[in-house]
Amino acid sequence: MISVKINRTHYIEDINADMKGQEVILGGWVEDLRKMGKMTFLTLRDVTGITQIILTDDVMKSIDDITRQSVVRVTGKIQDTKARDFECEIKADEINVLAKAVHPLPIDPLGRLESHIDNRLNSRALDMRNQKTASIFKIRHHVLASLRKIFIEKKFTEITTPKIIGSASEGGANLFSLDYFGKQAYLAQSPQLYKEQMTIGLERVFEIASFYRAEKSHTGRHLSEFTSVDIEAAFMDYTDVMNVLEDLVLNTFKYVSENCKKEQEIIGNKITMPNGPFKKITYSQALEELNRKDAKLEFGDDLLDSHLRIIEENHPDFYFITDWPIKLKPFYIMEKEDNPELSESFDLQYGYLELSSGGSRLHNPEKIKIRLSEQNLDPAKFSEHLQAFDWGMPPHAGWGLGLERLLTVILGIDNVREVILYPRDPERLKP
Ligand code: AMO
Repeated sequence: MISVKINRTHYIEDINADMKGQEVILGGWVEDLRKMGKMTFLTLRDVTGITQIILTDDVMKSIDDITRQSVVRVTGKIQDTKARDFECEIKADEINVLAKAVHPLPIDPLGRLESHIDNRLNSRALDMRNQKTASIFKIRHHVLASLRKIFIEKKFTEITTPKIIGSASEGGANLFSLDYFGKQAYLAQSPQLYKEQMTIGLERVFEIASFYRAEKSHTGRHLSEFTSVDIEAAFMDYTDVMNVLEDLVLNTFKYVSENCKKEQEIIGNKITMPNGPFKKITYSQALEELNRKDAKLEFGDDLLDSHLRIIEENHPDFYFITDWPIKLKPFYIMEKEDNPELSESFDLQYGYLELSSGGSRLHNPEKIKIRLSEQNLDPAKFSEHLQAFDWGMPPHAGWGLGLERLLTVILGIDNVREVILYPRDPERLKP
């Protein structure tokens, strides 16, 4: 390998037949090599696309032992091509190998030979050379861009809350604990308490960040480290934040379907726009639907995965389940004024899959203390949070949305591991 300057002049998507005769310097990865007579046809890929490079035997001599997926720099001239798949091609004057790839590679990055998801995750960086995988992550990027754009339009301010915390934010369960300079600390399960506190000064806040759940779940929808999209808004109640959520989902589908046409084509799945407004069924209506199908549930029973799969038969797409029994909801959720057994809460579902949950929050600290005690949590452990409620806490509401779960719905994929770079689950801690 020789040391060469990189000084690439163009991305592959920027060259076209009108540039015939122009000298360009390209950089990228060798996707394929075919020798035909005195010529070698090399297909070169960079992040923007693929082109054909023609190498005479003389030029080829300098890189005789080149392997697929090696990184090369090509200097050459644009010319017309007979190849059907390309608009033009490059006749190489010089080619340099900048990094040689091993042979054989652990997975086929072209995806011609299908690899098991575990093998792909073990070689994730190489998997990213598979155009389907790369397209998933480009779409993830656009979804994030869309979410931020919509939040900003709605006057939400982005915040970043701590991920190392001294006490549980949602109650006791599902926390990873760690030693923090000799003190007990935890990884945050959600930004719940901090985002509520921030409504005092910023009114409308959002956060998009990794949060941690120590759940021993082995499903296509659970991760130990997932990305949560959270909002909290002063002077809103649960119907207001449901509207924000619905608007966000519909606009994000629209944004992705308009801005990611090439990626949808590569994945082979055209994004279908959901219809709004999303249906709303109450928890009690859900219970009736289930009991009509012999589920034998009583008021106060939680809706398990098996129940949600039955509800999915009637509601295959987006819908809200609202007004849950208060005893099924965390201490910070507000009860309904006309029936304190119920709460101003909701889950956003896509069929059986829970995408988001949220509600109106209690903002009276005395009520919060009572609810904490009812749930066997010690109000003293929440004193730092509760003091903010003495500083003019506005009525507020919010929700948390699982980004990976939303992405599986947008992409029509059934495993969250496909849409996060290096998934963490009870079995997977590396790479
Ligand atoms: P909840 O615990 O329901 O609510 O979480 C909100 C959403 O986060 C996603 N999610 C997960 N995604 C992947 N793997 C997991 N292990 C996982 N756990 C949760 C789901 C879920 O709907 N503080 C409240 C939200 C609020 O009221 O603002 C909360 O965390 O999509």
